[in-house]
Amino acid sequence: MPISNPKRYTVTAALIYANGPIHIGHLAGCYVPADIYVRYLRSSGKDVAFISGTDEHGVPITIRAKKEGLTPQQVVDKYYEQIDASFKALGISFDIYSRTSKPVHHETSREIFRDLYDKKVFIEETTEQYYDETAQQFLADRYIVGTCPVCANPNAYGDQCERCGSTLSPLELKDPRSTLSGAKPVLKATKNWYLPLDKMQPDIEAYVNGHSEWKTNVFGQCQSWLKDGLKPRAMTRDLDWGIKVPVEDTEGKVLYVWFEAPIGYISATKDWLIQKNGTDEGWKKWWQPAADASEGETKLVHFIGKDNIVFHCIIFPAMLMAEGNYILADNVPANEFMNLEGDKISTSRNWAVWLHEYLEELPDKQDVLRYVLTANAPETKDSEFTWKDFQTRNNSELVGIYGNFINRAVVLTQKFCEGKVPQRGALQEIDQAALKDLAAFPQKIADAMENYRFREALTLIMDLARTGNKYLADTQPWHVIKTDPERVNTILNIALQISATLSIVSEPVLPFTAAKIQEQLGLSGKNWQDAGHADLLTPGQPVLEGKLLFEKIEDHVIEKQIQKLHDAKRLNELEGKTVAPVKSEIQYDDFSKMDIRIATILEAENVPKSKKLLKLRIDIGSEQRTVLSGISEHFKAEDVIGKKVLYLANLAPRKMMGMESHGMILMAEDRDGSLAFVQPGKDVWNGGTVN
Ligand code: B3M
Ligand code: ZN
Repeated sequence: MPISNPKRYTVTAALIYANGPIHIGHLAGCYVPADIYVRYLRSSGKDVAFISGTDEHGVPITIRAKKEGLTPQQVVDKYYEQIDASFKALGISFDIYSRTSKPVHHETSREIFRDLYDKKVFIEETTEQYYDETAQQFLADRYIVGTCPVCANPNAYGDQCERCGSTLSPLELKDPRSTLSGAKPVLKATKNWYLPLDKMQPDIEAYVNGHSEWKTNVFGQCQSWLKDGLKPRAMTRDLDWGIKVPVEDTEGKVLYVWFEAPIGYISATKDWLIQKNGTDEGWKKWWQPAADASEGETKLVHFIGKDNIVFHCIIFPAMLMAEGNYILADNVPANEFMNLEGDKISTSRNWAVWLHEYLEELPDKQDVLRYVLTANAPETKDSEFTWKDFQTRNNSELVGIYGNFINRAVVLTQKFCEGKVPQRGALQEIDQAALKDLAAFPQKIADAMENYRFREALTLIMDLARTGNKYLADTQPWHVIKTDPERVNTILNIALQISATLSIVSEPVLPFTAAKIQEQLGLSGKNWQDAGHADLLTPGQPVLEGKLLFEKIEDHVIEKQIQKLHDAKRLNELEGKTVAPVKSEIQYDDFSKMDIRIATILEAENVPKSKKLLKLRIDIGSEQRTVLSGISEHFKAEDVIGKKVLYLANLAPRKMMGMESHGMILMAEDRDGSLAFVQPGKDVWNGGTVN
């Protein structure tokens, strides 16, 4: 059952692996919605701890280290700094952004493991596990890939198939291979500690079934795992990068990263208090039920992407239940995935919009990104980011609706009311209707926020801006000023009151913009409870002219971003391309049969109905010849005229597209398949031989 009246909120956002920068998929899936929720809660006067950090262990880190030629420690240091800085710059308002490499996390994880160990929760078992004899290492998780037994994806990881979302163990993979050496692994015995999820299934089922209010995608995924029947899962690994197992004689073993990473939320809470107060005292109220009911309940909410559902809804709660002293998540509002320009976002293929690059290339547009990612959030199904849509939403929604309304209210106040909030006079029906509408918005938006429907909240926020625009369009203060300045005072007072509320209710999504508006309006210390009121601004209060809140984004800005993605794609395609192997040996006689000469292209024209062929007239010194050359996808006819080329003169004539082609122009093919002319180093005469 969901908690109805929490006293405080512990809100977590996934501890991302510190093995690469943040991209828009991470933001849309987890961090932007989490930040909106937390900002809304704070504005509503709630006591919140907003917890996150980096996940610094596990195979993803060591694989990255190998790829970059760094130590795992260097990798996590590098990416922690970068991720932390880019989240801050986007206004993600964590109370703490911690790291799982901190001693407080090692201690907390080891304590919880040891507690479960002492309570005999784990099954200790020696089993045969895959081992790479070349690399002399056991192959856990992402060190091993193979064919997924569920969906036949040939590149499923040892712990999870990214295509169908199944959690796996290496032994379930078909045709397993080591990602370290590519070798086929052998089996070797090793001891590990397993969490008996099968035995715990009834308790887990009762917990999950008590939360039928969870989002359908989350609840549905949990049900399907439960239906398949949970299996024991190893909580230790034979690796050297990680947290040492707190049991004697376990050299070379560490805690499974998915055992300790979620505990990272708890240790990050302690870290927060230590940094704030010098001691972790008080951490328990965020994580454990209070001994005394008057302390009230804590609502724990995990924001994650859909690939992390099983770990947060089943495995972590199972661990906490076994420990016995902890509260369990009240909700796990996981999002689906956001795609990019028609393709799945992928770090390894560099198909992403990277946050640190966005912040550099589009400075002062944090709120535009937050807006677009929210308007298009993959809340119920996968969604898509395109730069065109980004531009349209900025230009027609943020500039055209939101910015336009605030700007008009402020500029008209400058113009007609000496830059001060005017006094309202007698209200007409249209004014009363506008104020009534205004009063109703905050609650509607709050309902959407409380239920993790941030897209809907944003639609309502924009509806409020539309209401403001319509009110100005209907009341036309720019005409009325000529006849009735008193009436204009009333109209602009109301338009400014709407602006004030708009700034409060949009602050969770657009914090930078809200701050600018509040500075212009002289609004401070107001929060959600005040929103909707007709007298947020006091008559006489100055209204400052400000810079435009949003600027139109021009085509060339967007085109540059699209080009950048295409360049990335091209580089990706090249990756893995190798030089063609040398053909089998020939003798000098074979070579000397070929008559290669210098020639000049005199004329060139397209061949009707052919995509590839250009018809060339060439001068080979002794005569002119016609050659059909398959280069028209690479060169325009007019651009090849006058070019010196290498020409194979004694190739037997052939018919192509009903025309005779005599000989062949020699071209070089580049790595990406593009062609280049091969030309003599000086202006050799036509007919000169190549030997
Ligand atoms: N590090 C997976 C990821 O970065 C994992 C999340 C842990 S949350 C406790 O996508
Ligand atoms: Zn699969």
